[in-house]
Amino acid sequence: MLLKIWFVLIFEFVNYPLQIRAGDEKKTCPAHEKWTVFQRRKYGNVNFFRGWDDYVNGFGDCNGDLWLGLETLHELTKGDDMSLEINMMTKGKNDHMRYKYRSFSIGHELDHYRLHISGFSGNVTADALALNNNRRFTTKDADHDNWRLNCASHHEGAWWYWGWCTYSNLNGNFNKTDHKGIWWMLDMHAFTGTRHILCCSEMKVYKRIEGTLFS
Ligand SMILES: [Ca+2]
Repeated sequence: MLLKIWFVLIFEFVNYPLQIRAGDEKKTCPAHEKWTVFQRRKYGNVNFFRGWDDYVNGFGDCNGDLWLGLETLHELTKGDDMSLEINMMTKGKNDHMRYKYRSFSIGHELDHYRLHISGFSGNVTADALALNNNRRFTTKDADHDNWRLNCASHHEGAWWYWGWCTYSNLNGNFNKTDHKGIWWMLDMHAFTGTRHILCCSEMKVYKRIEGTLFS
C-alpha cells in the first residue's frame, strides 16, 4: 500500500517524464526540477559499447549508469535556450573537473545529432570538447567521423568524434585504462597529451536563465 502511494505521488508530480528504452525494456525517468542528467558513469554495470539504435533511444538505469538518448536530447535542446554541465572525477586521485557551456543543443537525426556548444567555463583552463563541437555522433555501427576508420570502434565508445577522433571519451569502457577507457585530456595533443582516466562522469542539461547561469 505504501509503495502504491509512493508511486502515485512520484508520478503525480513529475512534470516532464522522459522515455528511455534499452532493447525491449521500457523505462520512464522522472526529470529533476532544475536539470536533466543525460549521461552518467558511476557503477560500471551497464555496457556502453552499443550501436546506433541504442544511443538514439537511450539505455541504462534512471538512477544509475545512464544514456538518456540522442532523440530525447534533441527534443530537450531544440529551443536553443539550454546549457550543459559536465562533472568528472579522476580515478584514484579524486580530482574533480567541472565544465560548463552556456549554450548547448543537439541537431536533428538527419544531421546525425550534431553537437553544438559555446560559452565554455569551468575549473580547468583547457576546453577538451572544443574540437568535438559541430561534429556528428558516431557509434561502432554508424560511422559519421572524419577518420578513415571508425573512432567509436577504436575507442570502444560512442561520441561526437572528429578527424583524429577526440580528446575525451566519456562513453568508453568502464574497466579499461588506455584509449578505450573513460578519459578526458587536459593538456591536449593527439600524440603526447595525457589521458586522465575517470572513475565517474555526469552530463546535465539546464534551462538557461540569463544572469543566473548555474546554481
Ligand atoms: Ca570514419
